[in-house]
Amino acid sequence: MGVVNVTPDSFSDGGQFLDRDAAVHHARALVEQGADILDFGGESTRPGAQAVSVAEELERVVGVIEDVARADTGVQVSIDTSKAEVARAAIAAGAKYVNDVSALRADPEMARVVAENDVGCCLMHMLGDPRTMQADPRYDDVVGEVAEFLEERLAFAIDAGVREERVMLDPGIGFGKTVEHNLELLRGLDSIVALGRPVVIGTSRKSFLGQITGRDTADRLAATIATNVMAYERGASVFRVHDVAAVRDGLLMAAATVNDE
Ligand code: HH2
Repeated sequence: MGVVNVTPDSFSDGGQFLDRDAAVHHARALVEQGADILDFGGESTRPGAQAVSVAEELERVVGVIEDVARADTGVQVSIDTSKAEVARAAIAAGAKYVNDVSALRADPEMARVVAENDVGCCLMHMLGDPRTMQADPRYDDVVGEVAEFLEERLAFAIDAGVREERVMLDPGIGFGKTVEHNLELLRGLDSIVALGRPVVIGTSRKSFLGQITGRDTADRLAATIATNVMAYERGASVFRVHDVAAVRDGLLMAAATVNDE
């Protein structure tokens, strides 16, 4: 899953793809690099990010999704949003997945939009909200609590009419977690995989990689590959990354090694 942030303020590439043509160009490049899914976002969820209005988010992403869907590249489009109105417009423009970092909690209409359109959705764990989540996150048992949360959100989605086979789960690396929480989640990923749905993992360029390696966001590719390979080995199946080509190579090698066929 390649990331296309149509924002001025995303933590690693803010402002690079805010322009419609730049975003479409980047999307095409990620397809050429081997992305199967492109995840378009019009609102940063980095720690401390300010909320964006529905109108602004629509303005940023819908045209880009229309252009990419029209280009018929064979890639699946995902919309990274917690707003039902944005999801609805993105689906009308060609999106087949809704990636909701609030796991259907932020907007009461979101579950209905996903169910009625029978699109895929990713339910992610987050403690608190982006403005406050990194203040002082605490868990007794981070892996157990995240797994329990995702199980509850999966049941909620199914109850709202979303087909179970449409749902992917994500432990939300960096969303209300310390470095140690993120490492524990990667270590214990099999507990999330055991919930029976495909697991999405998003470590790409994130700050815990910088805290361990001492590197800036632009220099975290090696750490990104390492964590994605680890996640693959523990059963994750969707890898949300900014640098598709390099991570894909890492995953191909991991798959060739792990799957002795
Ligand atoms: N991480 C980010 C955004 N959306 N969605 C899922 N499912 N999992 C993630 O780990 C995840 C996500 C943050 O990364 P990015 O989009 O690059 O940054 P920003 O939120 O600043 O735009």
